[in-house]
Amino acid sequence: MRGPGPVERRLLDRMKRTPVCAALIDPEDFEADAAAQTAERAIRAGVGLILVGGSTLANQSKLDDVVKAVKRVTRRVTTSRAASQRVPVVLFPGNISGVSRYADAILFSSLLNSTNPYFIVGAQALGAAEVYKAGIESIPMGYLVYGRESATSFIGQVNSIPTSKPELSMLYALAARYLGMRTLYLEGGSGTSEPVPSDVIRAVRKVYDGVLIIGGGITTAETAVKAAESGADIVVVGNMLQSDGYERKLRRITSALGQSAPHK
Ligand code: 1GP
Repeated sequence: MRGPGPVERRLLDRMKRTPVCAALIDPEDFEADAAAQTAERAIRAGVGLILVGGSTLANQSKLDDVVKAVKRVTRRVTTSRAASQRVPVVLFPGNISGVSRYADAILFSSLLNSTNPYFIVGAQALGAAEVYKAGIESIPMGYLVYGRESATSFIGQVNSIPTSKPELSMLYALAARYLGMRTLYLEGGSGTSEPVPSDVIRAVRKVYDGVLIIGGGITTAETAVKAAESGADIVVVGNMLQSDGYERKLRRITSALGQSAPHK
């Protein structure tokens, strides 16, 4: 079993300085040109990672087009720097259609609190050959989804973990740790008004020493910093990238995270 590959190591290095802001681009919401433009603005605003994926993505060629367009941007925006300094473009798949050989890496995830084994290991087995053939770096990740209102929760047939009982999240985090998942994503649900609560993040951070990613409903510097101070290494911003004036808001988030202490 291999340890962290180059993209993961680059992220780990980056996290030693401060928590990282990641921009999530869902190919369902963006044509390739618009995705490239958004990625460029996000990188210029200070994000350290571009995630590409979504829970309802069915069109793999659209995913390829978006990833290729975003990759062109990362090469251009960071042209003066070595390839190892470029902002990585990493897949965040919701299903077997989420694999693209043009990406730098994939968050190879298991939806740990799904009630359907397909989302825990079935889709992973079906998609694994594509990842193998593509030869892209795989980053093992546990995925925990909170709430019942998001598309991810519905499609993933999630058994939502009560946020009033942080000890239950701790148990899943320990399971992810002992299963060797080097990354754990706590998902509040895209567009939610209730991001994953601080006490849940803190409880998980106590027992989980891998990379902790928090997403869902992060739209302000305050919510981003709250997640980071509670234990997030990476804070994901998705929906907000489609709102008016998002660059300004994103800059506020990245600069606030830039002043937060790292966990790594
Ligand atoms: C969704 O956690 C991500 O998978 C991002 O959520 O769209 O609410 O930022 P938002």
